[in-house]
Amino acid sequence: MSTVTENAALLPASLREDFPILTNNVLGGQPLVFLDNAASTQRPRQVIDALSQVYERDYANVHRGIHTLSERSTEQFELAREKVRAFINAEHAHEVIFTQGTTASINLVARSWGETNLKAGDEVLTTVMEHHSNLVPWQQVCQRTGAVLRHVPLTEDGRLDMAAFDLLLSEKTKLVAVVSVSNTLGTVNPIDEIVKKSHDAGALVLVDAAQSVPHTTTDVRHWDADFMAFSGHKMLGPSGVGILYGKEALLDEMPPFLGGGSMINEVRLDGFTPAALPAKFEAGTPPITPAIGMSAAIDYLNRVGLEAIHQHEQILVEQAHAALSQIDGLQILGPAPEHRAGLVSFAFDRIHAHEFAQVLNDRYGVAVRAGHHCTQPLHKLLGIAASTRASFYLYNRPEDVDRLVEGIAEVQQMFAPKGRKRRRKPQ
Ligand code: C6P
Repeated sequence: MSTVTENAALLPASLREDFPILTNNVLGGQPLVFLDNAASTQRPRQVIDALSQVYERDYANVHRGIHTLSERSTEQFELAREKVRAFINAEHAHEVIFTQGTTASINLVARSWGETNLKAGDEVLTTVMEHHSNLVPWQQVCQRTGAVLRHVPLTEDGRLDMAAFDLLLSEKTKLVAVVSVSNTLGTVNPIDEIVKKSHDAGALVLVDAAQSVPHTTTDVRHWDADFMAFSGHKMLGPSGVGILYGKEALLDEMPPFLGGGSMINEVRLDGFTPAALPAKFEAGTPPITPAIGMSAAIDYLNRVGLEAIHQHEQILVEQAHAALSQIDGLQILGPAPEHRAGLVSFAFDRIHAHEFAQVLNDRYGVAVRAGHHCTQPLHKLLGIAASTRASFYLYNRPEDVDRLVEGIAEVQQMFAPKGRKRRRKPQ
């Protein structure tokens, strides 16, 4: 059988030395194996140093002072915006809005674009595999406007049912809000096709790219997405910073979401005029240092190469998928490796996800996530309350996958030895 990764190569193991946290931690007597990257990644020394350097030499508020430090941090902050622009191949730097994260970016669009443009009878089309961040804001805006929220279902193997998508998409659809890679199933969605069909139907598209931008090359202009959201902390950068990309013409038309300093041109006692992009959507002091840290993270990712990172993760996920497929009673969520990105979630009918995560941590030093991963509707649909998720990044190694698999075998032996039926823990 041919594999996805026939010509792929692993990244050099020496790259791990850039990540102090990987060598500074021993869990349960074992070196840390960090497989919780879909929740948040670790930072290389280069990002930590960039952060220290700002705080030690260059920090001041941005766009406010004419003193040297303010000039320096403003320059670095705006350079970060340009780095993000190039990283996603946006046309203009002012189409890149700094927010707190993916959640804040999606809420910005829902509140600003949604409340202005949606009305009773309109439809927003999303999918059943969305993270709560791409569901709840649309539920809220639909409640306020009377628009209707619809959901694209899944195929048997955990991909988007594109035949159902075609049926659900209509002239009533004003926006399609879709995740590029599911944080639970690992499914890679056909964004090109979704954007093309949505545009043909007259709908805009927002892509929740939190789980794809860190792992593979992104070309937002090639996708032709109208809005795209992602987070710095999932791509080796600090927490507290995220990006909303929006097409200039759309952002220009949208009213500001938050009011306050920076987002104005002029304020009178009886009103204000908003600033031009991107300041219009960056009220208050922005995430200055996190943005500069994100810029250092982008430099790091570019040096390693996004295509090389993607291939590396494909090798690991294929290895994990093959090994987990051999385990009796273990249900892998989501599709075959050729349709998934570098993560794998699983459920076992006789053992709760928390038991896996606890033993993996305490006895194997393996950090995984257990729970619903902020995709409760998806878990409900799959008929499980929780799953365990291993998610990979550029510093993970095949040995990490071996350790995960060894740990899972021990958990099974402890909690559900063959031949002994165990009552399911109440959820
Ligand atoms: N998923 C996970 O463990 P924030 O928290 O705003 O940076 O990102 C939210 C978010 C939005 N969309 C997707 C697809 C995501 O995966 C996430 C974050 C983490 O899966 C934390 S719940």
